Amino acid sequence: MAEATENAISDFEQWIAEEIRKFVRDDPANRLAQLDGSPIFDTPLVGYAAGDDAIFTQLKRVIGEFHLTPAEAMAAVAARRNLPAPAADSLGVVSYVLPISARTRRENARSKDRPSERWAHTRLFGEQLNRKVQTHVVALLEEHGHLAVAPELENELFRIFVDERVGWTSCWSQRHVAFSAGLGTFGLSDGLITAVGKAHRVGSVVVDRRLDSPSRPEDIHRDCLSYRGLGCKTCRKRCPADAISERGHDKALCSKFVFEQIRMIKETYGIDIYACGLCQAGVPCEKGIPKQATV
Ligand code: B12
Ligand code: SF4
Ligand code: SF4
Repeated sequence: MAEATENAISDFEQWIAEEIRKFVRDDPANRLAQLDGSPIFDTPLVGYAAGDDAIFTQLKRVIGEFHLTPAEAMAAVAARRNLPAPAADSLGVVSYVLPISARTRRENARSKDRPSERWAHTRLFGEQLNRKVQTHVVALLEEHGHLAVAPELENELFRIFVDERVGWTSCWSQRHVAFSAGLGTFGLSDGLITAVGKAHRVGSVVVDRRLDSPSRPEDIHRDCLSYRGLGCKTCRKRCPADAISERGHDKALCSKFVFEQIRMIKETYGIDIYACGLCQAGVPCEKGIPKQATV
């Protein structure tokens, strides 16, 4: 039972992870309802970080001063409720990865110049589920007496924009948060390579309960074959926009291509969304940590 487990600090993480997994397994929104009704995502990975982990101030240097710390995100919510802002060392971050189903990955892997239908549906309806998971986790934590916030769902807090220095960005980068929670490292394409690969979506929630950070790799590109000198160029070859080179990912070229897909997706698949993700399927890091440069 949640109440019982919540009293024991060591069980808190397990409780939240189980709730996330259960929600993703059972919620009807985790279905490709307009296609074959199959699940959008497989069983999530869940990780945790301490609210006062130095990585969050480091991210202000790497990304920009605008990137929120867990304490800043929580302070905004506390202020709205006329509550004192909790101290950083009393906070924790729950981050999770939603692995994209094998069928969708295979379909996008077969595609060479455009996102497949299942991938586009995953972008639209899978992100709706992702938002629902975050709303559910916040509500659940609040039911148990916590203050909690999903920064990406906070309209007055969250923004996506083009920064002068780092280009396309947001003030709460889910991949950087997941990296902080030990869930993965970055690939040449910018995708986060996790134990379930790179074809996934990510979400997170900040809670007023201290959680511990895991040990993290020093090397942010540890699991990418290209950075490991193992000669992988698969995501480069797969990218129809030439947005990936040995120097990494060109977000301007990528975003141009990704947004250009809106018309094709509307006319061909009948939904209003952008997508691509060809660099996340049909690659050796698609569904796990890659060992060699073949799919
Ligand atoms: C803006 C945005 C975009 C932009 C820019 C992407 C980008 N690289 O930031 C554009 C439009 C190009 C884009 C495209 C896509 N996106 Co998008 N996007 C976002 C969004 C809204 C914000 C991203 C952000 O804040 N970036 C911050 C910038 C600074 O990140 P960055 O430049 O990659 O950071 C690099 C440096 O910081 C560097 N670095 C340098 N020094 C250091 C030091 C340390 C310590 C660390 C940690 C890092 C670091 O590491 C990074 C990697 O090189 C997120 C949702 C979210 N809230 O996070 C989704 C998100 C990143 N997108 C996602 C997806 C799936 C896509 C697409 C596949 C489209 C689709 N759904 O079909 C493509 C894939 C592009 C790609 N190759 O990764 C997923 C990615 C999941 C994954 N598997 O990795 C996210 C997380 C959405 C989600 N909720 O799941 N996206
Ligand atoms: S396809 Fe190869 S080069 Fe690209 S991110 Fe994956 S492992 Fe790295
Ligand atoms: S999302 Fe598409 S355009 Fe962007 S880097 Fe990946 S393959 Fe290239």
